[in-house]
Amino acid sequence: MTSQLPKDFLWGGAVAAHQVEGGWNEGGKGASICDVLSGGSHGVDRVITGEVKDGVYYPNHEASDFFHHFKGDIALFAEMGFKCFRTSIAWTRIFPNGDELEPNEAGLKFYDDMFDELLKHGIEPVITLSHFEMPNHLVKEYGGWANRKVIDFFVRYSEVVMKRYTKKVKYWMTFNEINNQKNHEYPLFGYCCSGVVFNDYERPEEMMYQVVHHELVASAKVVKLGHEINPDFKIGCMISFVPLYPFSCHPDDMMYAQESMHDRFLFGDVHMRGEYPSYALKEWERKGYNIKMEPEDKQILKEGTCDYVGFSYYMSNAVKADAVAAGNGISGFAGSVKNPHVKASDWGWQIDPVGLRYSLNVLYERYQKPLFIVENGFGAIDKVEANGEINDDYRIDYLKAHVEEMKKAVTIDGVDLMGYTPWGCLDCVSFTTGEYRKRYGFIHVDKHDDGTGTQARSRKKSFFWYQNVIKSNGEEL
Ligand code: BGP
Repeated sequence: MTSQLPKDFLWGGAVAAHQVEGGWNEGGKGASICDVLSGGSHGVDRVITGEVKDGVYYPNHEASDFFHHFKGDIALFAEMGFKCFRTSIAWTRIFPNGDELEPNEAGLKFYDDMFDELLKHGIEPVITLSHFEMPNHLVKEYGGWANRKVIDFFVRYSEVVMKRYTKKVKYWMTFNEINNQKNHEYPLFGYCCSGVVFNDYERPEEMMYQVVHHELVASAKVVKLGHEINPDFKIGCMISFVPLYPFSCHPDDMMYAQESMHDRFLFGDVHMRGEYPSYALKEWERKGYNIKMEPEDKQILKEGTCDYVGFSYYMSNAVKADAVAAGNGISGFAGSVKNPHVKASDWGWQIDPVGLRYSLNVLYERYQKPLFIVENGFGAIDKVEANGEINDDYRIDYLKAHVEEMKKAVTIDGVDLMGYTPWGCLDCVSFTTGEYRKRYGFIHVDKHDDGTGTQARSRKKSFFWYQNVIKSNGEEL
């Protein structure tokens, strides 16, 4: 199939500061909430320790040591032909506690150097302002995003970095996977997005909506401010997109799947349309929720709609109306059941490339704004051969199939797609498990779950595959 991807298509890769940088207390950096999350390898859950405790292993403290290796790593991205690189700014490098009046110059300088290095190689930075790592101080002293004051701290931080990097960064996103807070089965998401453990409250879901409201207001303020700072900025939202298919064509399954998708759409709807959708307002009314809002919030949301939809896509799920009573299913989505038509990764994530084309269509039809696939990828255990090679054909197969479907969405369905940045282009700490053995990278990092490893980098087979994909603008898969 001939590729007709746009010539300026943003091929690249994605990571987040806390999963790659390390240097957790260097350059004046404060502790973020990821710095107080223990490792959770091999089926053991990560634990929120609240503060750094002796004798506990914190995988994010050293991570892939990108803090010291970024020049070499960026040279490898350039060798692959990256047009862009998605990472986040660690809020705690800029405001170590989050509530200071003046930023930390050493932290600002670190990102100046990193962006200069990217631009030197012709790589556009794509920056997430909040990727699961607010300052721990704001959690301990203010209660995280449950407290409306945090909006101002976030806006101050965003203003500082948007002004400082106005000439270096054009593409921004506000909150990573903001909608995953809806998934109560994974308290980790709620905690890392907001610093709040919803289940500690009498009405966890109501608290989640309250927290998210503060984040949505903060996001809208930052979008508006960003456009004032530089009208050329493109500022997106970032949602986790897992299409939920009806398990059967039974009308009840059909209806249930549609209702379940509200959880996926809700926050994107506010980001893109500037108001809460009717199904959310009705839900709050039905459940007796009282989400506190200020009179000006409506207008703030309206004035701060995003320019594009950034989203992650890893898998689809199937849901069944009569499976809801059995509790949350295979992936934390109520009523989810195994889809017999697709395979799954070692971590049970169902592999469905067609679901990516489906998602692109659904999102484009809904918002009619450019889309950006800012995460997609295959977490797997890689084997380093005796000669040093890593033959990750399974990763190539996964990515190839997804890129094929992505191309169909653009060339056949006419979706306006800005770019594609596979997740974990450089091996990094897995967010959900805290493991190193769950790897996504084109670049291998010699680092292991017991904390050992030399941090040496090496090119996997997928590195060369992706290099050619970019070179041919997606023609040669
Ligand atoms: C998304 C997050 C990323 C990332 C990815 C893969 O939810 O935005 O931070 O880690 O998922 O997940 P994991 O690392 O748990 O395999």
